[in-house]
Amino acid sequence: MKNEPAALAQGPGLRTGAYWMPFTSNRYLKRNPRSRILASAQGAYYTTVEGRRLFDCFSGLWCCPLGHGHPKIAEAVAKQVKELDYSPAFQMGHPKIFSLAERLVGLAPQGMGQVFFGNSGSEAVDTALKIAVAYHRAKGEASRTRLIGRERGYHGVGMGGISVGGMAANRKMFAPLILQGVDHLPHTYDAAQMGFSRGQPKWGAQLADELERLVALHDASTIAAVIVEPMQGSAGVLVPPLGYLERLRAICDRHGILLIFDEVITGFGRLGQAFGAQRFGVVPDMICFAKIVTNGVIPMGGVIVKPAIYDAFMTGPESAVELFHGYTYSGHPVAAAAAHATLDALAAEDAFARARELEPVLEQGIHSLKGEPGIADIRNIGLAAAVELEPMQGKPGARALKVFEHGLDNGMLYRFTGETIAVAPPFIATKAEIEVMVEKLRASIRAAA
Ligand code: PXG
Repeated sequence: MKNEPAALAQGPGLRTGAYWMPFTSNRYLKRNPRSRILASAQGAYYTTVEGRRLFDCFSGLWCCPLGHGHPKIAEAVAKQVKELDYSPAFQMGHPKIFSLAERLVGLAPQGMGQVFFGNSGSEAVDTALKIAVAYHRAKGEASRTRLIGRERGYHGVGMGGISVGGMAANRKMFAPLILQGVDHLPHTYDAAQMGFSRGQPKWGAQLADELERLVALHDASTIAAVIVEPMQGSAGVLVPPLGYLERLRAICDRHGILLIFDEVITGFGRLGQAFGAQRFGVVPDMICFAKIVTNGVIPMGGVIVKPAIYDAFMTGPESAVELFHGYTYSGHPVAAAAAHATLDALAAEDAFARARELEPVLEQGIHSLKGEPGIADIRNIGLAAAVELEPMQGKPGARALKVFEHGLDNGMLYRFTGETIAVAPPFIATKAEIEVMVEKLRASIRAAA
């Protein structure tokens, strides 16, 4: 059949033609599916359809730090499906979503007040951008419409998210759909100044002053919000320079601009604290979250806002809808149950402390790779690290793909994009597992040289 590039050797009848895979080299994978089709998962390990065990070096896609098949989360989900499988999201509610909102506010830095729910990071981001523009309008500043993102930022794939995002590949194909009135701060990465930094680079706080230039160019009265990831995850673990986020906060305050932290990756312990906001000691006006909130078991995302933002909408007739926004599955009861169980488990297992404990193990290990062949840079913070490889002449991405495939052959599931190998191990990993992961990565980097 024309659209049937490959049937897997294993699992007779698994035909790959009909599934259009996201952010995937479809033709390559379907021709080389070996070790890429997962059958089951338990704890920190996946098992492929061939029966090969893979250590989950990236916690799924940043989202499963408590490990797979967590009994408490599985139990909560199963129970919820039987008890209340769906509850209309509009004009109705259910107890678990109210209590979840309260718990999330409790985990967030002081000064946050309400939570708006969606189902993904992309929805969280588009929601936050819409709230920002609508907030200023509600306050009588309808001219504040401009949004400011950052080069190399990733804010999901919604129309708003790709507009404030800063990855050319995610934008260029859709250029006519990119929002007008969006500017970008420069990214904060400079290999010469911060190569092989451990944790936050010392250089680069002044890059936040570019926001002042945008204010000078457009006038503050036209700017609604700035959105940044406290740590840029998808771009390959770009860590904010010391003092940078503080400076962004100060400039936003000076000019009445909302500061949005996209914490889809950094939320719920990846940096050893509930949110990056706490790790870096900077409180934004809104926090986007997703991923770890349910340990990846059921999709959920959302935005945590300051009470002043919520209150700005609470005007007009009491019986009127205040915000014309929401999703069929906003605050889904099964996701809410998964989130409660996840937050319970994060607390019971002291997971943020565990992440802090493992951080130096990962830092030490990953930086020990310096000097291996073909390494351009190594960066880390929290339980996240990236090794940037030197591109092979005329073959962009080939080295990372080789490392990735060698990893699969040796029981390691890394994340590779472009020239970068990223790891974000589960919080439940042992020190020994992290050390093994690093040594196997060393072997794969050598094999790819
Ligand atoms: N914001 C941020 C900061 C993200 O990292 C999203 C929004 C979008 O979330 P959804 O749930 O719509 O995918 C993300 C997603 C990687 C990788 O390899 C990163 C993400 C997703 C998949 C892979 O770093 N981030």
